Amino acid sequence: MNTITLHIPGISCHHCIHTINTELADMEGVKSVEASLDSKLVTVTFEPPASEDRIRDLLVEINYPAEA
Ligand SMILES: [Cu+2]
Repeated sequence: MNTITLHIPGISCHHCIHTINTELADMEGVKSVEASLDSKLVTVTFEPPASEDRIRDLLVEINYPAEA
């Protein structure tokens, strides 16, 4: 099991949090998602077939790209 924390500058309201939670939770292999409106940080716990690259790609697709 892996855990990553990503900074997503585009988070601005609870709708953003909801969208990110829902989309990431739908990815196969993602076990938990914790997104914070205050810090704009998203912590994702996952196992294969999910990966950091796939998670980052999904965030780009839904217009919430994570900082490098
Ligand atoms: Cu928002």
